[in-house]
Amino acid sequence: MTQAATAVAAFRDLHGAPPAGVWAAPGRVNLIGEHTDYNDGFVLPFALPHRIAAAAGRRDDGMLTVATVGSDGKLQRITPVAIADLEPGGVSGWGAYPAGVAWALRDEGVSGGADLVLAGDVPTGAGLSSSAALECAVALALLGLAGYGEPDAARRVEIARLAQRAENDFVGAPTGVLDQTASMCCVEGNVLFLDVRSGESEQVPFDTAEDDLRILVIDTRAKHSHSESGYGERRRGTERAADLLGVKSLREITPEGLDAAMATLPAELGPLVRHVVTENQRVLDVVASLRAGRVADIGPSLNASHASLRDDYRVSAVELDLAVEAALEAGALGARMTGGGFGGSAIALIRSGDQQAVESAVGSRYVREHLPAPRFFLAVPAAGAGRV
Ligand code: GAF
Repeated sequence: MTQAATAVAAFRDLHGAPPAGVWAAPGRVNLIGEHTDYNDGFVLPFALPHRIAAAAGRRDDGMLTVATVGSDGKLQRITPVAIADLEPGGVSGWGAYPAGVAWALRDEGVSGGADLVLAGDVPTGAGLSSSAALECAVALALLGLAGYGEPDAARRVEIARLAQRAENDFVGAPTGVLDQTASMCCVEGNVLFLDVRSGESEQVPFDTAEDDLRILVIDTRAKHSHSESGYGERRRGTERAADLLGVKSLREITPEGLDAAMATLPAELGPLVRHVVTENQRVLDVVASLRAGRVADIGPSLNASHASLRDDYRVSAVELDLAVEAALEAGALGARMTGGGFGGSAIALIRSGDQQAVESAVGSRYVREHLPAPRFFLAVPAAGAGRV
């Protein structure tokens, strides 16, 4: 059964009637451009086929009810809340994400009550953006119930910003706009090249199969959490560095100006700045290779990105480093952690014939290190969020 069908069946069971509609939003892989979004830099994500579906029905009492179907088929429900009363801090746990979206939409005048039933297959805590998928599915569902049609490209960007606001100001996770933009704006078969500073974006075709290559996702199963991890600390570090350098964001620092900038900064901030500046350049290099149809050439940039995230930005984890190392030893052309880090997933660019070898090399390394078995899947760029 698809996620949408699961959500519809559970909605009928719970509410005794079919939903008014179903909306779904995907998780993402970020090919490259990590921890650059909140520094006004470049990112290059693509949407996964994995998504969260929201079956939704209108209520006329201004209440929001949310239930989610677990992988075991069991329903979990949040305590119903009055949308008019929603305030940051008022809802905790996973319910804060849908409630936060309802809160952010209320400021836009969208405040009708709703019953939502969610079902999804985006792995949670795996750095594949299950939170943004949930936020974007809920945003589209509430907008759909309020009578808004399919959003155009500009409106999608606004919805992504709104979902980010829910996550920052209601949930309390200080994340950038990468994940929500990926979920809302990605197009099947493409990576999304986004310049966060200008808001300009370009869909860049990304078909690894043409070269008999694949992107293998390695979910290390080491859980991460943005609100509790060092994510906020890194973000504050880069903002402090920008202040000290007298620039609005680290995007203003060019690769040519990097040494001079680092020389004026306290020792702990220099490496953070170096990561951001070099990572922005790596995104540009990868985009240039993809535009030229040379997918196999991006491997070294993926490797350099991982080393920079591990050594300069210090957001990797032993599980991620082992996965990257083992994948490269088994023949991957490039590999890196993807997402915020501190656990979560890595990606590897592999020849399709090497899939078994790479998976078993990573698996054996985990056995040797007494780590739980990682999960693997091949990722192809899928469509962004929409009505099902
Ligand atoms: C997480 C955040 F949500 C994104 O905004 C981004 O900063 C990413 O980590 C790191 O690139 O996914």
